Formats: sequence, C-alpha cells, structure tokens
Amino acid sequence: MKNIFRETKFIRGVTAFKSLPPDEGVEIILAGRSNAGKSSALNAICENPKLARISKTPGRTTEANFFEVCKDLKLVDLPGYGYAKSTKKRIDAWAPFLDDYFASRNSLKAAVLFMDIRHPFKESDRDFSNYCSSLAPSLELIFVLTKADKVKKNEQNKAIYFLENETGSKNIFVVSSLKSTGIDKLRGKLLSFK
Ligand SMILES: Nc1nc2c(ncn2[C@@H]2O[C@H](COP(=O)(O)OP(=O)(O)OP(=O)(O)O)[C@@H](O)[C@H]2O)c(=O)[nH]1
Ligand SMILES: [Mg+2]
Repeated sequence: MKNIFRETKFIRGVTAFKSLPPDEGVEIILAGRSNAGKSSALNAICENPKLARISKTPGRTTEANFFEVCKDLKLVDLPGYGYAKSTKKRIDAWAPFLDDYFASRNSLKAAVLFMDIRHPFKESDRDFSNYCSSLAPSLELIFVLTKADKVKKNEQNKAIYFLENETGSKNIFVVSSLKSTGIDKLRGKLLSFK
C-alpha cells in the first residue's frame, strides 16, 4: 500500500502561540523525554531520514516543529522533556506556549508519548500524561516504546506489562526506527484520526 507519509513536508518551527499554523484538520503531537527517539520515529514513519534532525546529544529538537502529512493531517515534533539539570528551566520556558496550545487547539486529537523501551514511563512521562489529561481531557494518548532492537523479546514484554499496569492503557505500540519494525502499525493508528 502507498505510504502517504512519504509526502510529509516541514512547515515551520514554532516557539510562540502567535506563530502557530491555522487550527484546521487533525494535529497529532509527538512527545517524550529527550533522546527517546521521537524524531527518528517521525523519519521512519515518513521514510525520509532527512525530514527531522536526529542526534546523539539530547535536546536536539528545540522548537515545536510542524510537519504536514497532507492537507488535513499534521504531526508536531516537540522538544524532549526530562533532560538533565536544565529540564526544569526548559519546561518552564515552554509552559506558557504549551498551556495555551493544549487548552485551545481544536485540531489537536492525539498525543504520542515516545519512551525508550529500556526506560518506560519515568516520572516525567507520568507528569506529561497528567498534564495532557488535565488541559485536554479528550486528547487520546498513544504510548510508543522505542528502540525495540536494543532488547530481547522477553524484555519487550516486561516493558509492555509494566506500562499497561502504570497507565491502565492498552494503546501501546512497540517500534524500532532503526529496523522499521512496528512502524506500519503506528502509521495505521495515526491515520485512524483523519
Ligand atoms: N538502536 C536504535 N537507536 C535509535 C532508535 N531510534 C532512535 N535511536 C537513537 O536515539 C538517539 C536519539 O534519537 P532522536 O530521534 O534524535 O530522539 P528525540 O526523542 O527526537 O530527541 P530530542 O529531539 O533531543 O528530544 C539517536 O542517537 C538515534 O539514532 C531505534 O529504533 N533503535
Ligand atoms: Mg527530536
């Protein structure tokens, strides 16, 4: 089947509410701790290694980067949270913009929360989930365990079990952007919001 995500284009990086693209169609945010593999997953979904910048250094993504998949679907690659000492400052710097964004964005339908499968649902992930539920109660949370290629099958299952218990959710995907496993299922999930 044709992968419509291949046509995805970068629109712009946003750091202020007034710079947001028009609030229309469906928007899905990609969130998670720094280095969780958000940008890599976006590139794997879109089969375009040059689309979003990837780095071994956490904190590479510093703006909310808007990508247009097609006229009525956008993906938003957010800066990572939970990064070392600067975390608090970074989250505080973002908060005013994100509060408004989450609370008022009609097109925002889902948040994909990426987590390294070796470190599932840390405190900052719980904070972010709670933040989403409080500001945007109708937002669907999708949990994605990344870097599946780094662990054996039984460790993958342990992480899934742990995450299910912690969140009470079955909306869980396991992917490896490196090997492109689980990516097609995730594409299907994202398209279901269109
Ligand atoms: N082995 C493996 N490494 C991965 C995978 N996905 C991402 N990585 C590596 O993890 C590191 C971080 O990846 P990014 O995609 O830049 O992470 P991010 O969540 O966008 O990070 P920030 O932009 O800093 O928030 C890079 O070194 C990637 O190559 C994967 O599926 N398998
Ligand atoms: Mg990134």
